[in-house]
Amino acid sequence: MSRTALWFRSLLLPDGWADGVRLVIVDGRIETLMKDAPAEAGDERHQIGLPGLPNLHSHAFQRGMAGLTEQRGNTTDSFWTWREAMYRFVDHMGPDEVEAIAAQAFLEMLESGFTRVGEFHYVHHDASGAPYTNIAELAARTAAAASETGIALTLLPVFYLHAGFGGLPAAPGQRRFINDIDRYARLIEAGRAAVSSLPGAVVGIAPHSLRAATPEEITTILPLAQGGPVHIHVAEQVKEVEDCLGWSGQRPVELLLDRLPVDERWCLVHATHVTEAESNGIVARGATAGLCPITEANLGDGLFPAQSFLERGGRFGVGSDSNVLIDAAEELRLLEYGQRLSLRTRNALARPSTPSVGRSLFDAALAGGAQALGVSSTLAVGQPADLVSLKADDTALAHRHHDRWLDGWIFSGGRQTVDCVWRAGTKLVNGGRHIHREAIGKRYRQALQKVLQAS
Ligand code: NGQ
Ligand code: ZN
Repeated sequence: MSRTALWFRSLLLPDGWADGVRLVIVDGRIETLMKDAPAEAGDERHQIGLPGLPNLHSHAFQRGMAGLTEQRGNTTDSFWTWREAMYRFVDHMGPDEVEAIAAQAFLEMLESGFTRVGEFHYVHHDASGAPYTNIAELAARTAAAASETGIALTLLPVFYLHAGFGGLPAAPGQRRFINDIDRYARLIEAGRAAVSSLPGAVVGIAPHSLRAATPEEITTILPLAQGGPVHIHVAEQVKEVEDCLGWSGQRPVELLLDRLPVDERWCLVHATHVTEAESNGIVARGATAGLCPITEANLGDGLFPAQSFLERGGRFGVGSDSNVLIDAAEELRLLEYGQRLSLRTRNALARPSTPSVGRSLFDAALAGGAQALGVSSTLAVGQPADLVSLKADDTALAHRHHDRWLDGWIFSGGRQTVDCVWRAGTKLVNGGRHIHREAIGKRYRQALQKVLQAS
């Protein structure tokens, strides 16, 4: 049995900020939670505590190509030319590289304040497109990276079968992603085995997109989720909307809502290009919008109408997606700034009852992210102790209090403002640095050298 006691001068609890909070954590879970309590001898003391944020959408391997696609090419650069570069990067990763790159990405997520990742995992097979002996080899490598770094994992093995709407045959660059329905069922089963020793792991399913999976195929694979999360990329690019209209006469979100049983278990990743009716539909079903503001900006996707979606009660979480830059605070900041720039307003995403934009964004991304990843986000007795402390001496937080700490962290601080991070009571980040930062960073550099030399 492991037992630790933490004391926070202030901690953000489900019903708001509390001062003098003493947590006793036994085997990773909160056993007692006392407010207005003095610190006791032996308690580890911190100033400002928050629940850890979920990162609802990641392709960990893409961390390895961060910054390498920022050069203008011969053709007009777009999401689609970026995707070609990404496919070339994929060609040169073996299992060791997949694991090493994922570990680096997960480490940086933890350092920025994320304590769980939804890994939308679609590179399944070897470089020739043949399954590994263990069909879930790369899922197992992802689980190993989660285990080494300590981040909680919601594994979302991806179903991918086609190159475009209407069941087009897959392209050669997609050969490592492809499974028919039967093999996907085996992949899910092997994926469950791969995460079985990882505490708190969740498995869901992820039809890649309406480009890569037909509505009929999605209907067939749905039971494999066994009540767990269902994630799908949708309506990210204008071309995608046009192609979907051309094929079906419906827009992607419209088609999804019309043809599939979208509900609270579903996470619609991006959902960038939605009409008011589609946005209302997502709200009515209780699904989450999986917003990835840094990646969506990097790839030139467009802007999700977040303000009107939230006003109508929409739920969202944030994801680091391509991992071009990993920073929980910056995802929230950019989400707000996109709305300010397009609507020419300020404080666009504050809840009516909560003037603080930082607090509004944080609460919403915490609840929506947890829903999308199939877990509870509540810091309460019986729940895992997933916690973040901020550096009270960071100038971004100077002479601020409670919600203004969140505003300070999100709008004028960032990753450097994070002090310590605990997942299930284990302290993984101390003074802003992950406990295995050196070793994981070294292995990451070696892995990248190998991948980049080959490409
Ligand atoms: C992905 N990423 O699967 O990594 C996608 C690109 C696609 C984003 N959509 C590939 N951000 O959508 O076809
Ligand atoms: Zn994605």
